[in-house]
Amino acid sequence: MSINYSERIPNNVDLANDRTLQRALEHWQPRFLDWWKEMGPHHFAQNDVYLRTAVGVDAQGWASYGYVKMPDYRWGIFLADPEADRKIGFGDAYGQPVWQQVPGEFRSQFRRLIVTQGDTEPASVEQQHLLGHTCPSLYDLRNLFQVNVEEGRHLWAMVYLLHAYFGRDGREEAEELLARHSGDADKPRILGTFNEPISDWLSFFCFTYFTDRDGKFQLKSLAESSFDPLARTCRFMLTEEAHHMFVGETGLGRVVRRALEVMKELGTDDPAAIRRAGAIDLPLLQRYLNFWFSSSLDLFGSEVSSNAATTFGNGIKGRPDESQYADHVCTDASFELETPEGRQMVGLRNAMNEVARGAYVKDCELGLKRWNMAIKRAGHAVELKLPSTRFRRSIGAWAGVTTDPEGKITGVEEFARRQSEWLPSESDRAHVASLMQRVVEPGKMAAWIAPPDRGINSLPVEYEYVRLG
Ligand code: BYC
Repeated sequence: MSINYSERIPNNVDLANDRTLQRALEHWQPRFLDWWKEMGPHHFAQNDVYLRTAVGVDAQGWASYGYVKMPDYRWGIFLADPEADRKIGFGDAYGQPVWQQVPGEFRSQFRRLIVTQGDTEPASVEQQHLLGHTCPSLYDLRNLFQVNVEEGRHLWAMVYLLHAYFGRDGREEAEELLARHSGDADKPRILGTFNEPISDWLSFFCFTYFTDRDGKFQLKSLAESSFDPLARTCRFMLTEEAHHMFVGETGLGRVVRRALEVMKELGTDDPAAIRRAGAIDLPLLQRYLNFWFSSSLDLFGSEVSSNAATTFGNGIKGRPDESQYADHVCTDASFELETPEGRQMVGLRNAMNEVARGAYVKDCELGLKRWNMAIKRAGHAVELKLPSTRFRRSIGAWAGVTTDPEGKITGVEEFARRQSEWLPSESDRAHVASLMQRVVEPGKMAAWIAPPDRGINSLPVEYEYVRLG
């Protein structure tokens, strides 16, 4: 079904024919806009931004590009087209027709997952509230705003499901999604990483590389769901999500490229010299990678989880790319885990969080391979690495166990002593903060980041992506 833009809430769910739902969402809409004005990008409400907007839900040509003031962005409800005769792809009801309504007995489990997913979207916008003021280029400023408006739309996606399928509790949860705030002492966001401040662009690029990639894997798991409206909305969200990871991967790649240029110019890899030249040294980057990767690993939940077993068994949440597996029921299979107490066999259903985390780690490695190739080509022996999945964990079997980045258990004292080798130190953060000077002349880049290979939508890099005038 095509997207109807003539309505107050653009949608492809025939909202006009459900007046009660339409009224409820139109009631929530001004609250969302108030939240956006207060918690969204600070100060850029009046500027024209070259943004893409969804115009269809098919993979080819789904977006149109043009200048939009962010508060006028057409946030709406877009579900991927239904698949005819779709069948449940995993769990106890494998092979039966998918559900168009939420079965009563699974209602609270579905609600919990949809609320958790929904909570991350506005959280990330809040985390990035002030970043626009220190953008390294107009191109990057536009990308930040594109990510922000799409996270806002992803919130709409979950709020639609809450309103359409969960009655009064759903409407209450939708209000709460605007009431919790990232880092708030009394009402924080639900998952840990979404309460971490993102006060510099290096953190933003790490976040879009690592944390948005968690989004990709969680959305892939939910796109397998037997509840078809959830599966369809997540399928379309994944199309938008790809750009966010592109921002992270190319952003970090450009930081590496700039560091290599400066190393070549100066003929040294001495971090102090590179810092004096206004760039980011690779050991500092490694510590930021360690921080954001470990934080994002926690987002998959515990290695052994009865919640994960239940949601898999009930057909609520599958594995990312479920079709790659032969066994979709998984009642007899087991999974080997390494815990601080040694190797342990657990039922596969209980290990579904770990299965998803494993796929995520492989995906994270791809970018590092590319950056390492650039480093090698430039003639340096340094290699960027993902730390062990045991390192700095707060959730799961390794929570609170101090290890080094290789995963070797250390004493608490050794960890405290060597922390500044492994995680961003105060001086790292101060250096990064000192680099955060706003650059807004079209085509110009801050000294710590190389220009992108190309602009947006075939436009040149020096295009005026945000009109600040
Ligand atoms: N921090 O059995 P457990 C994205 C809670 S990112 C705090 O270990 P389970 C995006 C858990 O909720 C994707 N709490 O794991 C990216 C549970 O609490 P309750 C977001 C945590 O239940 C960038 C308890 O601990 N989407 O889209 O299987 C920008 C025991 O949990 C954490 C989703 O996550 C943590 N890190 O949960 C914008 C999908 N980890 O209920 C957007 C929805 C676990 O007992 N969520 N807990 O009070 C889920 O699928 C699951 O809830 C989890 C794993 C993946 C979080």
